[in-house]
Amino acid sequence: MKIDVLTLFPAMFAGPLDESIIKRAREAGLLDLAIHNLRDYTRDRHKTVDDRPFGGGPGMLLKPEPIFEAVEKLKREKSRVILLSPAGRPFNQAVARELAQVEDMLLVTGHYEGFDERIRERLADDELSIGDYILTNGALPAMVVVDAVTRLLPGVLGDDDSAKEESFSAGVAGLEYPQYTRPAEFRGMKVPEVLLSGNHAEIAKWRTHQAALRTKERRPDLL
Ligand code: 4FV
Repeated sequence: MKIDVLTLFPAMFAGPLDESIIKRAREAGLLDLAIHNLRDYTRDRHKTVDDRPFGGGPGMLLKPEPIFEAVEKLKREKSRVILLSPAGRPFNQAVARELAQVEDMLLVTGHYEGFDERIRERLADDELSIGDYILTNGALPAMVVVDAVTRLLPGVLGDDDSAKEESFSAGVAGLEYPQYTRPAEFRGMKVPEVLLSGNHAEIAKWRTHQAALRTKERRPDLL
């Protein structure tokens, strides 16, 4: 998969996407990630990317020219151009699975009070929000999308099974069941007997029941 990210903060991407699973996916050529600085697509010596909103109001907006220039330069035939903003459709595991099927994404991160509307109207194929809260800029949302999508790419996670049984995965409506590892007893806290029984039918029943209980308690909206 090829992912390009357009941002005013390229340095923010150094670190989170250079470790562990994402790093291995990039080294294995399963993910081709490129970070682009929006200021490189300005033409004035002040590298201006923002301006005041027509009609007044607080803050600044991202100007159309640099973003149009950048997207028209970076976009390929199959690129899906995705804006990151609080006005986007909710990003969740189902959307991550959908995007994992896409060959080529161009993520356009927001900043200031947001985008000039003509960017949304003319350039965006899609718009995503990672949650109903306001961040200082769209860099973290872009990293969240890159991380959630990359781990679903074939060959990225060790045994592909691990992406199957987890919370929000296809066919699993709800939260994951409680899990335990050694020691079987820790500070007087014992692992549920059924998990030590080796009786896989009983274990599966217990896990399904626990997952339903936890989902009902914490996220009835998922049921
Ligand atoms: C955001 C979100 C988000 C809003 C103002 C950047 C900030 C600034 N993006 N999901 N929530 N963006 O808060 O995607 O433009």
